[in-house]
Amino acid sequence: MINLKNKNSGALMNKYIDILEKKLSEYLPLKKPEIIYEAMAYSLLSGGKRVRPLLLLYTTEILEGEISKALPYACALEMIHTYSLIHDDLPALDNDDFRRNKPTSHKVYGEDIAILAGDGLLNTAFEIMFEDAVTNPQGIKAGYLISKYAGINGMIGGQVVDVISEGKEISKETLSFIHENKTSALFRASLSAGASISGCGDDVVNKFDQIGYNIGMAFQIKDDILDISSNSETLGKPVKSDLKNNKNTYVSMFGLEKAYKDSEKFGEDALRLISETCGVNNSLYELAEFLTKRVK
Ligand code: GRG
Repeated sequence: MINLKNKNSGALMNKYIDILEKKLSEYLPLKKPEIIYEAMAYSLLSGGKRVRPLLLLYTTEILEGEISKALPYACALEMIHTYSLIHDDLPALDNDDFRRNKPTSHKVYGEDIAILAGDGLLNTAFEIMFEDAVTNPQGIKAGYLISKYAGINGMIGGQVVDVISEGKEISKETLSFIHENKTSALFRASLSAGASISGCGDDVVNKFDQIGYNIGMAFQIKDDILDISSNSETLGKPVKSDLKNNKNTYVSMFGLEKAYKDSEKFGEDALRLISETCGVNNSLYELAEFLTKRVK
């Protein structure tokens, strides 16, 4: 299983992953029609690294917000991320058979239910955020940031440009647009929503947004590197998937050496911004450092 738990340092990370796993399963009780709850839980509770919700919770902790108030937004973010993976694996998109070391949703439940399981997770994410925001005004901005960065002004926008660019020669600017939106946007959502839910003003929210941007860019370039240099057992999904789908990647455009260099540069920028804002002895710094140097 791909799981940060027990793989990286820290009782704190294990504690937060346990809290997240428990809350995520509580959001998906087995009700009728059972098949949709089962398919949603199959993908959601299948051992992802939980990076985005952890970043949201660590931001909240550093800014002395309340973890219990941040939890619905952390879970919503993980649901949105999981829906994007289910849809991305579909035959119409990447047509991948394995994810998180398990057969993909459409392989187990068929394309129709896989599409609906993704839709179910996306809508449950909004249900959870609105349910909280009704009685928690700080949740409104956090929900706005998460929906903005998950939609056409973020992840969906990046995915669209990725899809229409397949097999074509694209500019550096277009590749940056894809990475900034497809991947980095949800990292911006993690940190900026964490700052918002902690009651911070725009200046702090924007600073954390910038940290999220840099972590996200480093994470995506690393993903491109791992797609050609790692193996499917370690990653829990097929390797060389970008090549198979004629995808433009950082490595195909700039080569491995520059990809390593630039991924490190984004990582260093993220760490510098964290240390300027809240020092180096904290869980956010540690996780950012781990993510930008990750091997899976
Ligand atoms: C289909 C709506 C739609 C969006 C697709 C996020 C995305 C956009 C596609 C997933 C494929 C991909 C390579 C995206 C880049 C971001 C990325 C590296 C996702 C994988 O995230 P991890 O490594 O996965 O955090 P786990 O399984 O650990 O949660």
